[in-house]
Order: sequence, then C-alpha cells, then structure tokens
Amino acid sequence: MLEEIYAHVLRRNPGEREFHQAVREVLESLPVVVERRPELCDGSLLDRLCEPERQVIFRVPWTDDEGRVHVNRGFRVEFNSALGPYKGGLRFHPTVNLDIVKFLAFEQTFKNALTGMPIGGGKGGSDFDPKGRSDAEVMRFCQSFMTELQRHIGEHTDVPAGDTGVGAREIGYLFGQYRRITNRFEAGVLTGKGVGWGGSHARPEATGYGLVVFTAEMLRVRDLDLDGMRVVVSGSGNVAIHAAEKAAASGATVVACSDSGGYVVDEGGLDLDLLKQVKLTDRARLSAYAEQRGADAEYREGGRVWDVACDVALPCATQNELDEDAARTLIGNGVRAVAEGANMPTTPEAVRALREADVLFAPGKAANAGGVATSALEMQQNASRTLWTFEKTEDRLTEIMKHIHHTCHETAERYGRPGDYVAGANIAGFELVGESMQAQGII
Ligand code: NDP
Ligand code: 2IT
Repeated sequence: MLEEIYAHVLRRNPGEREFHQAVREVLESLPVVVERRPELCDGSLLDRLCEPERQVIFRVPWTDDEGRVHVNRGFRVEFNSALGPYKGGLRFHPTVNLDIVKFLAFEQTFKNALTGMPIGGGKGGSDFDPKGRSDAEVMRFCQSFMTELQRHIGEHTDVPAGDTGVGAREIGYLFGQYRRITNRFEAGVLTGKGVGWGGSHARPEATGYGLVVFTAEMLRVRDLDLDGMRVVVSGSGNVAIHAAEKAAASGATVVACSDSGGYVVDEGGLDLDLLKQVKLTDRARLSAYAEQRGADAEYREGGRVWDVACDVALPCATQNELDEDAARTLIGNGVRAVAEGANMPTTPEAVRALREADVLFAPGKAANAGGVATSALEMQQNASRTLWTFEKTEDRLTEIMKHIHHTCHETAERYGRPGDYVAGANIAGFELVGESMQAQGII
C-alpha cells in the first residue's frame, strides 16, 4: 500500500525531486505503523497527508534602484492544518520553486507536530535573490510580495516567519505592509518580529540553540558530552551562527563554518562576534572573516567543509549539502554525531552510511524544531499581549527540545527501531497529525 501511495505521489508531482525525497523518507518509516495500527493508516488518510490543502503561486513585480522592473514568483504552500493554523517560514533564494516549497511544507507538518504546539504546516517564499540588493530594493520587494500574500494569511489562518534569506529586516518590511493594508496591528500574523513590536526574545537564537540542546541529549544517551569536542557547522547564517554559539558555550570548539563561496578553518575556535559582524551585520562574504581574523583563520575558496575532521557535524546551510562521499569522509575522521540544523541537508545515501557506521544521526524535523517552537511561543505571547524574559523563553525552548528528543527516542524504541531518530521522528509526527486528521473526518 505504501508503494502505491508513493507511486501516486510520483505521478501527480512529476519532476519534483526534493518533494519526492521528503515523502519517501516519511513513508519508508511507516511499514511498522501500518502493521500495528492499520486503522490509522488507511489509504485515504495517507493520500490526503501527501497532498497540500492549498498551493498559492503569484507574480511579484518590483522596481530596482535604477527604475528597472523585475518580476519574481511568490509561493505559499498550506500543507496541513489539522493541528492548528499553517505555520512555517518564507525563503528568499534563487533556487526557490514549487518543489522546494512543497518539500519544506511537508517536512514542516511533522516538525510542528513534534513540538507539541498547536500549529499546522506550511511554507512559502520566492526566487528573489536578496544578495547585493539595497535595503530600499528589499523593502519594495517585500511590500509587493505582501500585497498578494496578505489575502492568504492571518493569525488564525496561516502564520509565516523567516527562513533562508528572510530575517528580521524582511519580517519588518512584511509586517509593516500587512499592517498598512489591513489596518490592523495583528501581531500574531507573522513571527520573528523585533522585540519592540511583538517579537519574542530568543527567537533569532532558537533554531541553533535548540539544535545543540537536541545534540547534547542525543550524545548523553551514549554517555558522551559536547564539552571538549570539535564541532564543524556548515553555513554561516542565522542557524549556523547560533548553533556555533551554543556549542561553544557548552565547551565545544567550533573549528569551521562555510558559506556558498567557501569555508573557513579556525583551529582555536571561531570568533563568533566577528562572524556575526561579517555575515549578519555587513552581509559580506566569509572570506572577509578570514581577512579580518588574520593568521588564526584559513579561508578555502570552494571546497567542502566536511573535509575538516570533527566529532560533531552540524549541517546548517541547505538541502542535500552532505552527500555519501562527505559522510564517508566524516566517518573516516571519527565523527560521533551528525545533527541537521538545515532542512533535509543530508542525502538518503549519506544517512544510510552514517547509520551503518553507528554514527548518531538527528533528522532536521526533530533537531531544528526549536525555531518554529519558539515562533509558537511568540504567538502565545502575542495572544496574551505579554513579553517573556529571554531566560523564561530559553527555558521553555530547552524543555521543548528535550521533550522532542524523548519523544523520538521513545517512539523508535516502542516500534522496534532503537536509536533510529529518523524513524522515531517520522512515526511520532505521523501519529500526531494522523490521529487529528482522522478525528476531523474526510476533508
Ligand atoms: P540564512 O539565510 O540565515 O543562512 C543560510 C546560510 O547557508 C548562509 O551562510 C548561506 O551562504 C548558506 N547557503 C545557502 N544556500 C547555500 C547553498 N546552496 N550552498 C552553500 N551554502 C548555502 O538561513 P538560515 O540560517 O535561516 O537557514 C539555513 C537552513 O536552516 C535552511 O535549510 C532553513 O530551511 C533551515 N532552518 C531555518 C530555521 C530558521 O529559524 N531560520 C528553522 C529551521 C530550519 P551565503 O551567505 O553565501 O548565502
Ligand atoms: O524551517 C523552519 O522550521 C523555519 N524556517 C521556522 C519556521 C517558523 O515558522 O518559525
């Protein structure tokens, strides 16, 4: 039955490779559930689970600083609202297309369920490339994008946030335009807002910090500790930098990170203040970090950050960035754990190789759920018109990440797959979404 459902997904969504990959990974975890809980796994439920509730594609025209008009494409895929309003980020990157947004929205549905918060799954974005654009150009783009998107979202309907290429600056422009068009200060319509206007403390840090909490929990099961370990992260954006910060605070040495141009090795440990200045404030290339850091750091143009030996690898850049060859290099260098900060950064072949080598592996839908969980905490604060302290918010985040780890670990054991966090996350996420769908009838 699962093969038939997958074949149907392939036929219906031709050429959408990332979406196929994400669906396949979940379906591959389900045979044990079909066996034990046939009532939950009827074909209709699985068919509906693999089909987005709604997909919106729209034109986004905007004018650059020279007066030239550009036309980009905007997307919002509202995948599943059985647990709450659609929730998930917006990605601005030239590689964005319907396939990418669908795979992300599908993953988001299970991830959001695992947080235990009342949020459904969605994702959106555009093929707009913010790199090299002025603030004024980014603002005009965001305003045009929101002029259409506002018809589809709302605090009880669909609540976007940031993702690759969308941070506090973009959320500000998007929120401003939404407020202007609707004439409502509807704080809960977007998350990732500034703390002064409805945002939550610890939201920028949440994905990276949560990833490290999950990783530490996973290591603890094997009596290992991050303290003293060598860590490599890929990417140097929001997730990567905050993962590096939390890993360093846990006593690890973060020796390398990357961007789309190359990677930097800093044996004494990355200078995170400098990295934040270069990548988050100046929006410059990673090579500028090495130039300013001096003799301590070495920049390698192109190349592969996974060649740097480490105990823990945290892929935090983009999908399918860690392939089988990279996994074998990591294994050869004695890696103990790989935890996904990005969404689906590890190819299925690489995951298999890591599992066969008994390397701990944490899938993104569990390990990077701290970002969206804290978005749900932001919604909770907005609904009650309060602002929690950083400490309170981070404590809640830590609690949620430990809960997700426990759920995945316990579910994997219960279904006869001990230590398999992929199976644990997929099955636990599926049970939560599936049970709610079933209770709400055929819709
Ligand atoms: P950012 O835009 O802040 O940073 C992305 C980083 O990844 C940059 O360093 C970028 O390099 C690098 N990168 C992007 N695409 C590529 C590529 N094709 N090849 C190599 N490097 C690349 O994004 P985030 O940190 O927010 O997101 C990173 C990942 O984490 C994504 O997969 C996202 O979906 C996921 N995620 C994000 C969450 C969040 O709260 N923001 C929550 C959960 C998951 P460069 O600077 O050169 O562009
Ligand atoms: O992939 C993700 O979980 C995110 N980009 C965060 C989504 C959110 O709504 O905070």
